[in-house]
Amino acid sequence: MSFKEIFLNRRPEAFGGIEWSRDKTKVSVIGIPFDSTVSYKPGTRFAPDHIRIASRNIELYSIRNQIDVEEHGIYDEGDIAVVHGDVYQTLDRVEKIVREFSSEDRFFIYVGGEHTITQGIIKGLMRKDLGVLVFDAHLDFRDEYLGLRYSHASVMRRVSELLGGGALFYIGVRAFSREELKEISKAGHEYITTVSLRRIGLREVIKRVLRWSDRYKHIYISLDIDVIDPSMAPGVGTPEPDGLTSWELFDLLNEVIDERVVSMDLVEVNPLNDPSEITSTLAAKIIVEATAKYLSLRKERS
Ligand SMILES: [Mn+2]
Repeated sequence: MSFKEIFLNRRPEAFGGIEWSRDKTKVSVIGIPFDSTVSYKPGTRFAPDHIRIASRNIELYSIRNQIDVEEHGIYDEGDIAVVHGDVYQTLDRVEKIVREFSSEDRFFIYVGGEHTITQGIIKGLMRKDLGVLVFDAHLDFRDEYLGLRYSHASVMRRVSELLGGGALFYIGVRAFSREELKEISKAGHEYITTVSLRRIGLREVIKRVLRWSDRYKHIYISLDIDVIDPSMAPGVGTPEPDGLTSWELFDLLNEVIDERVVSMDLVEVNPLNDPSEITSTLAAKIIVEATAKYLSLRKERS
């Protein structure tokens, strides 16, 4: 038996509300409903199902890419069976399932859950020469947080230890400690705060990302929804004002996803703190737009 046969289970609601056949699709979503190390508002474990429900009520046509995602489909693999309260066991399952998928020529979008899951995904990808583009309000670069080395506040520190210096590029950060900032610079990672983003403009941001990503053969995107301003994405674990607008994010994503992007995650949506399901709906749209971009790149290739 493979790990995914045991620990990956279909959900009653599929993404998009349509059952596409796996063979005909090129993109998969996988839910990882884990929230155990959260320090403020819990609830991200409910995100995958809420995003699935929200996705039934939006159009799947991408204006930016002129691709109708409904025609191509997104296969919903279901959720990984996580172990609440046991971050080690959960990350181990995530890593093993990601590894089983890693040889497929298919774009995987992992939906959290708390940000900690990224660590398991990156381990499972087993890619050398991997750079991680992080959209986040926070650096998540503490060596430990509240006595935990494996937590949402330390996840990028652990990823940095796995991938080495310079492998992280952050967009949209605006909340961190002086210590984290020091460690980030020491490790040679780069970041653009929302304040400097607005000063230099999106075009310059994209230029800098591409200059950084040139060094890597593979790119992974980790997207914490709290990168968006809380006025547009209130349903998060740790809201932080002065964020990106949703359209800035869509424009950026559409420019930075290229053929080197192997998979991405979308984490920290908290449906328990999400009036009108705004944040889940935005998350569903991000999945659709990222899928459309990936499909348009595949179309160019063939
Ligand atoms: Mn964050």
